[in-house]
Amino acid sequence: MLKLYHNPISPHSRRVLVALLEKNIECELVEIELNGVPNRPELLAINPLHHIPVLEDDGFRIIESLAILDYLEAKYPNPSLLPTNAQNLAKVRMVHCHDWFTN
Ligand SMILES: N[C@@H](CCC(=O)N[C@@H](CS)C(=O)NCC(=O)O)C(=O)O
Repeated sequence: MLKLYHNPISPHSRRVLVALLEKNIECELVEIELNGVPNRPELLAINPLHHIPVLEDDGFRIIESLAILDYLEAKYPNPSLLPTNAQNLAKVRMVHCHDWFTN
């Protein structure tokens, strides 16, 4: 089963949680406390960049919320959360690139 390290108040985690819900994907949720303390061992152990969300799938670990969304979209294409129209897809990516949460 998939495992998501997350925190409910994290917007990066929430975008992944929404995708899991919309796609009706079963996933074990592991809540990681966010206390502002940098380089905590429990965060470094799952992500050397010490960020959540982190998704694990059968030993394969994915960091970065947008990479996780791409992974879920590729592995669970139905229902799709991305437009197929070229211009609309470009708009989604433009919003992602300018999302201040992302970088
Ligand atoms: N670019 C990353 C950003 C992830 C990020 O900033 N996560 C924050 C929570 S929203 C975090 O884990 N911070 C660590 C901390 O506060 O200790 C992504 O899109 O996943």
